[in-house]
Amino acid sequence: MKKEIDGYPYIQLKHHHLSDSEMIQKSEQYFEAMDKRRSVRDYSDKPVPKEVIENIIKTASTAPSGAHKQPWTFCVVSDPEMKKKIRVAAEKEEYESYNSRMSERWLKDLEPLGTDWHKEFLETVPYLIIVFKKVYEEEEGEKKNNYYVNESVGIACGFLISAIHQAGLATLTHTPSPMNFLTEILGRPKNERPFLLLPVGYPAQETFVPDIKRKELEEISKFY
Ligand code: IYR
Repeated sequence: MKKEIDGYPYIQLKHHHLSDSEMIQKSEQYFEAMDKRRSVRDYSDKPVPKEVIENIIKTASTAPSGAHKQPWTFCVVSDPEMKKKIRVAAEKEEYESYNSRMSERWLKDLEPLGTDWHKEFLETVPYLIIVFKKVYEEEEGEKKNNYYVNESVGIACGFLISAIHQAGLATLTHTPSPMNFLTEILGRPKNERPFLLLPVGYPAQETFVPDIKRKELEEISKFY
């Protein structure tokens, strides 16, 4: 069913109401599935079908965005030469960060997570997804700022991470800093800024992840 409201086209929302018990069951199942997600730093080079990557990007792009501007570009890198370039540039920045830019407290906070400047995974994984935020659009030679860009792209990245996990794959939110080398290597236009880099692949055999706990519901919520 279609109609016009205030001169704009609308379609009828198809919404299937669940019973309370179905809702409880579904929300619990979804939580249990998502609670198994872990950030992975050691990957296998086992190939992943390209179609999976296309599907997870389509899922990310279902995220809401400011004024529906969809201010994102997902760059997918599988070319070994390009992955190598990205690794070399990322490790150069990370080396500086770990050795002189990050505070003692920050380094101490990261110790239990076992991170360092080595980013071997950037070459091991079959795919790297580099998410760019579109700060503005160029219309008729004029810069038109997008709205709530960080919030919009952050939500899309959340959807992306969830889709990667649901597809049975692993990822990591990698944030080399500064990230502008990605603009150059990928030849992105001036209105795009790198936001997040996600390796996508299978965890290496016998992967160990830090034995850390998530906060309890009581610690993270208040019901009024
Ligand atoms: N960007 C660095 C450092 C780093 C920072 C935080 I906060 C982390 O949670 C993990 C790592 C890196 O990717 O190693």
